[in-house]
Amino acid sequence: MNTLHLKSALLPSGWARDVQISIADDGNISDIKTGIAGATEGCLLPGMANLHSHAHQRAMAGLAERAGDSNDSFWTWRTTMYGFLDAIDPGHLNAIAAQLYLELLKSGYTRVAEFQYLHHQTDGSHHENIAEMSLQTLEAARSTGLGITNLPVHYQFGGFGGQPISDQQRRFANNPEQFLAIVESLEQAGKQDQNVVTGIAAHSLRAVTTQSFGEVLAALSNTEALPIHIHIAEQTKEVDDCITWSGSRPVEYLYQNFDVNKNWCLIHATHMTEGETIDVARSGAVAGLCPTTEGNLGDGFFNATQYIEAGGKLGIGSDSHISTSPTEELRWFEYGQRLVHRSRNQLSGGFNRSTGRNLFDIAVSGGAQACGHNSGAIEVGKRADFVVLDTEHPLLCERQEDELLDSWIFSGNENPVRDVYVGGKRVIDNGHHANEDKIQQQFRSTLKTLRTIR
Ligand code: NGQ
Ligand code: ZN
Repeated sequence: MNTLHLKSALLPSGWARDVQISIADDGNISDIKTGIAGATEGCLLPGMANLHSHAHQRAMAGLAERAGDSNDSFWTWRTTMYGFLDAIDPGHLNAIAAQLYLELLKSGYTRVAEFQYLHHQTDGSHHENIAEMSLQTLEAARSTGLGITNLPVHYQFGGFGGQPISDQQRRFANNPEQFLAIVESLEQAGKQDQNVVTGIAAHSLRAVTTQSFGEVLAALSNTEALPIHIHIAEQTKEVDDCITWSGSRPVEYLYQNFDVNKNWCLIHATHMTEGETIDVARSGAVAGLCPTTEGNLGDGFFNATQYIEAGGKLGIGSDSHISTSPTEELRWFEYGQRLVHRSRNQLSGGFNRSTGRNLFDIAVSGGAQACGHNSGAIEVGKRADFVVLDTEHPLLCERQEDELLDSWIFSGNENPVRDVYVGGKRVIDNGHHANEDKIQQQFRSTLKTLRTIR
């Protein structure tokens, strides 16, 4: 039994003072008391899940910022990214993921949904254990203490309608049977660990067919709470190609062919008609938005105001990891809407309400849902996944309650995250992780090796 006792906490009922939280030995919250004297400084928040990550891309942040030609685009970036990942082996992936996960923890994420599609060796041949690469990201999460939802990715084709994969995509490709072996292996490795969830992903409607992903879903026995993620409608070219191929837009096609429910998370549901926006909101699925990557790749703007008005669920991810900060994602998300609507406080949720608070509440709860995890609220029975803000930090002193969230999110890039708890264990203590030097050293030497190989 472990106890936390802080001056303020954001509970489901709202802000509370002098809050004492008891955490049972299994890492879940067993008791909450308020108004108890003797609390220490600090503000306790439920932890935020990062619902979309491709860990390997952290190692190339900043290396795709030169214009190729006047048509430089998402698709030329993708070619650069494929070239970069070519040399990454299991040991490199472990080191890169560990560094990433350390950074995510330090900025206030308590969980990551790892959308892992880098399965095989460079020539497409399988590792001795077909799940090797995903097991490396799982191991990196465990070694850093970050909670993880493993999303091994089904990727079989190179374009809509079952086109063959390209040479650069050989590392990703599996038929349903091979893919299911990876899922099985991850399930085995993660079971009995309450910080680990195993879900699945279809890379995109470009990379699977209705039949192949249908086969995967049919073969899985326990799908009731299975997180299912997919990249859906990120680029207008993707929407146009989908219409040319099927006569339908991607979101429309997905809903016509799959039973999309609250287990699903639609990554980059960027380009939707009003009708699609309402359909997604009504289905209970989570829209997974990655505002910094979507900005970096020139994707377009998600119709957030209409979606939220319709009761839609959403969460945030850092995807290509050109940022590892939840506040930067939330800030960009709001600013995108302000720029589109030429107005302010678009996502505050009502008159005189705090935008930071509303964004935080929405993303914490949507993130936990998308990750299929029992967290996202400071409540008895939930996982003890928390962030403690340093309320003596210059940015946060003289701030109270919702002002703390507004100032954390809308005051730049200083980091007032003091402590981070995952499953009741303090993994960031006063801004530091016990193994940070070693993790950074391994990352540095991995980058050096990759630079020499490329
Ligand atoms: C990915 N990333 O799989 O890493 C994708 C790009 C694709 C983003 N969509 C590749 N941000 O969609 O084919
Ligand atoms: Zn992605």
